[in-house]
Amino acid sequence: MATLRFPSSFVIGSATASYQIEGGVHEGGRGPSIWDTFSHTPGRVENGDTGDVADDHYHRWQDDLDLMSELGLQAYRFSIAWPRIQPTGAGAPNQAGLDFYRGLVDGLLARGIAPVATLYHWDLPQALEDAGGWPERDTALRFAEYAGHMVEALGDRVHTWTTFNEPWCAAFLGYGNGMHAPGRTDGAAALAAAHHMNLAHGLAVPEIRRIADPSAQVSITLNLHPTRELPSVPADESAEARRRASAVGDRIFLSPLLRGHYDADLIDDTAGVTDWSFLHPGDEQLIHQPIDFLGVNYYSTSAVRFDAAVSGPERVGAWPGEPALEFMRLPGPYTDMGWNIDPGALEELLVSLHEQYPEMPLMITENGAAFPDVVERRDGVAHVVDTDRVEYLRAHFAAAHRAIERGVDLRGYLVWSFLDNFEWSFGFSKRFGIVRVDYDSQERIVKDSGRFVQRLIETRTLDVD
Ligand code: GCO
Repeated sequence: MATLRFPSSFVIGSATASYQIEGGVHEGGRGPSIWDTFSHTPGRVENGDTGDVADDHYHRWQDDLDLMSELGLQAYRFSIAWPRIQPTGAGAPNQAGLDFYRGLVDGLLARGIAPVATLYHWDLPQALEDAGGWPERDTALRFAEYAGHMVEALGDRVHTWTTFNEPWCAAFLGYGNGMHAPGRTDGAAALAAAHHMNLAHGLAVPEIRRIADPSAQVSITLNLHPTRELPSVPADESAEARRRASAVGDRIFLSPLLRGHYDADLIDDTAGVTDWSFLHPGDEQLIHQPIDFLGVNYYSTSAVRFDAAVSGPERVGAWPGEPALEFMRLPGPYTDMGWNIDPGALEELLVSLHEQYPEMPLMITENGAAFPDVVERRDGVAHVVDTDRVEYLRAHFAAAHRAIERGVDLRGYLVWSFLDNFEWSFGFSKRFGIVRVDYDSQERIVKDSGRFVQRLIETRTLDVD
């Protein structure tokens, strides 16, 4: 057994997102988002679940803040529901919406918890989707206006601003394979959406810098697609498949954001889908804004190959220009999402990003696991002995520690998720929380994994085999 110690500056906390936990979808002047529309469309979400109530955090946020304080969270990453601020995605901000998030932020600060605010975690105002959504360039301008309203309201007290959470999911699951809101299946639209989210980020960052407290940090959070070789896939096929997946899955964001240009191979690979006319002169320079760290969401790995059986223009998926790209599951063990458990890949991903972008600090803005929890009652007290989630977190915190030892400027680790919540197209069937939510009673139960995080924060040490 060894004991690892985390640097005193290393921030340990947890994360959620507005549509996944808030509920209160018709309260406080909130307008409809694309996820309200999508979740209420039959067949789109497991069990017909919606975020109408979710964790009822809109009404229970003070109690939830007390729980965060009990666990000693150093930071809490949440997202702001744009439709609470601008119900139609434009115009003067809705005071009730501003007041809700001001109360949340002040509550965090009063408890010594750093607020990490994500401006976009996928709940686009429906009115903007009706006007074309992210494939329309104007949506990027609307986002910059929204960001300005939020920073005017909270710029003096939010510790960290994150412009987007996982633009890849929002663009390619929302407009590519239709698995997420708004449920469109149009490869060219997905590529345009990805560009306009990059552009929106580039327009918003100067607004944040202009208005926010000079000490505020500005970032963006990406989910990348780390892959591994499989013996069954010939090395040359694997290398080409990994290059293509990297181009349209990762570098479509990393390169403009961190290098100021799209990569030539991405343009070439997608030439059959779009002419890239949505890319205007000067856009890449606009996107390339200085940020204080890159947020990294990590869960699992896969292998890639080309599968001729699935190729052809009729297959419009999340990988425009790559109709034959097939993602394969690696050997287990797996979480309840069917994602393999591969902590070594987290270490390698962080080291690789550090080597590619040595001046860019990193933060793990999401890592966690879904498992089917069991509630035990002992002496009338409810417990969730989620040992599998504790061991998942132990292994991934250890990987983070190894990355720090290898020279990565890793600023922190925010566990996904603080609460069990609405897991998008899986509805409430998957539980990621370190705190359990009983959706009937809204009772919160701190799981063993919540106590594990609490001890980790208290001691700043991790016992590993
Ligand atoms: C994401 C989102 C979260 C998910 C979590 C588990 O990364 O997809 O940021 O909203 O709930 O990742 O899938």
